[in-house]
Amino acid sequence: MGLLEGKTALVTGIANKRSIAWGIARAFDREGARLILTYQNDRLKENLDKLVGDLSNAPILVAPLDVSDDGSLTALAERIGDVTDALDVLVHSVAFAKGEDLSGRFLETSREGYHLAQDISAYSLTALVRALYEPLKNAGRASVMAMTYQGSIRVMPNYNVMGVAKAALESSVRYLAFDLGREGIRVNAISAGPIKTLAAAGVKGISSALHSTVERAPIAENITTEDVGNAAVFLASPWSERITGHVLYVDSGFHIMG
Ligand code: 0WD
Repeated sequence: MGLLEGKTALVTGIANKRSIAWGIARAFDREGARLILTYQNDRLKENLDKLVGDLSNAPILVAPLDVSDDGSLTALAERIGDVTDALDVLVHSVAFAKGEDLSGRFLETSREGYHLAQDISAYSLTALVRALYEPLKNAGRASVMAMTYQGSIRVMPNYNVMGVAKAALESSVRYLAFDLGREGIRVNAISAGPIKTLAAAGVKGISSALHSTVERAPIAENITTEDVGNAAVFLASPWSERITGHVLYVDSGFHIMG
């Protein structure tokens, strides 16, 4: 029997087969979860339609979601309400910043670029939890998780405005964990090491980050979306029932190095 048998899980942020969210969706599928998947736009829906054929169980819902649009969040909550009263697991795997804000000096960040990165990469977690509060509460012991990167606490050249957004995201995880603990809802983050995805390709210097993991991390190997998927299964399962407000590093141990 799978670890997530009988659980309904929403996974956001699948852009293509390299997406971390897709690694998580596959791991959840393997463990018997009922999946709800979202796509950002019609182009990405085509990718997702092809990918879902590889799952052992068809998703119970595939729906659009633009986290920067309150109407889209409300529409998603309604669509979810049509298929289930309770949401056991919510995965936030969404981030965006302008290309020009992901290279050079952080000092050059515009007000608009700063707000955009914060809105889509950090506030969206709170917006999503707000929109899905009722089904999360109904689940009794729901687990929410967000994807982060250690550029939140250390300076990673070029990560810039996204590092600041990830700091806000991790702090949001702690405040939401406090707010929702009494309702049985846990909120955690997974801090993944670098993985070559579409989003990562937008950050100048991803190749050197991948190289550094192999050179300097205790486990001299880069991590895969499957590694993140397995950690997400743990956070979604009853085996992590008293863990909340935590940032779990899945980075071959890179973060302990000086
Ligand atoms: O090295 C990496 N790849 C790491 C990624 C290391 C540590 C953390 N992360 C984080 C990212 O910051 C992000 O939070 O993991 C999460 C997932 O990122 P990913 O899997 O690396 O990237 P990708 O496959 O591109 O998925 C992110 C997706 C978007 O894709 P693109 O690249 O087309 O922007 O986030 C989605 C979109 O599908 N997204 C949105 N979804 C809904 N509404 C929005 C939006 N407004 N904007 C972006």
